[in-house]
Amino acid sequence: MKITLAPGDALIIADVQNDFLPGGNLGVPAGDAIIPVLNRYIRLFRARSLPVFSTRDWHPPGHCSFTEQGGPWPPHCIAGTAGGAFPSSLELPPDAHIISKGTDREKEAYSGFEETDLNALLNSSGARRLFIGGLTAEYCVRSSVEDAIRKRYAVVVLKDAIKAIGGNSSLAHSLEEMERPGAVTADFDSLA
Ligand code: VGL
Ligand code: ZN
Repeated sequence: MKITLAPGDALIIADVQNDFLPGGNLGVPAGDAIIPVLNRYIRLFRARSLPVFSTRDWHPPGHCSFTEQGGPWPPHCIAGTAGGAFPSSLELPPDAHIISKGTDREKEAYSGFEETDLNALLNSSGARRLFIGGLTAEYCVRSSVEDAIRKRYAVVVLKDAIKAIGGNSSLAHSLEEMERPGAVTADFDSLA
């Protein structure tokens, strides 16, 4: 099915940060493979004058999700470090809206909506339908999609621009979990 981009559409890139790429502290298998695809989406949305948002996991040292604090993850995406930075190959436009999450030492935050300005920023840009790609399919992408649906956005998951920490079977499961509450999926060639 073709999806025609229109005013009210916005692109959201979830947590494409060095620590989530192969070689990073919490590397996602083939996570780097989505970067050129995301760059194509960025160019398309820019060409249609549609806004681009990028979330980032932005933890303080000693965040509660880190193993040394009893959490599930190795230390990753510490604010201001190279691991937290966006890869230079990701062509974020200069006017992209950057949303930092997980900044409270005591709170895990997978969704880009959790204690951030994302919803307000989307509202002020007139966004009603969100096209979401990035990392990781099971956590940031899935939680952000679920929150967006709860907040009554239409949601399109960019299935050629997401990767899962748990690999392909985990990716397939995550897609099902996002479709259940009403997300639709698309890839680059289905956009017009
Ligand atoms: C995430 C694992 C740990 C994510 C964040 O943003 O998807 N995953 N922290
Ligand atoms: Zn994290």
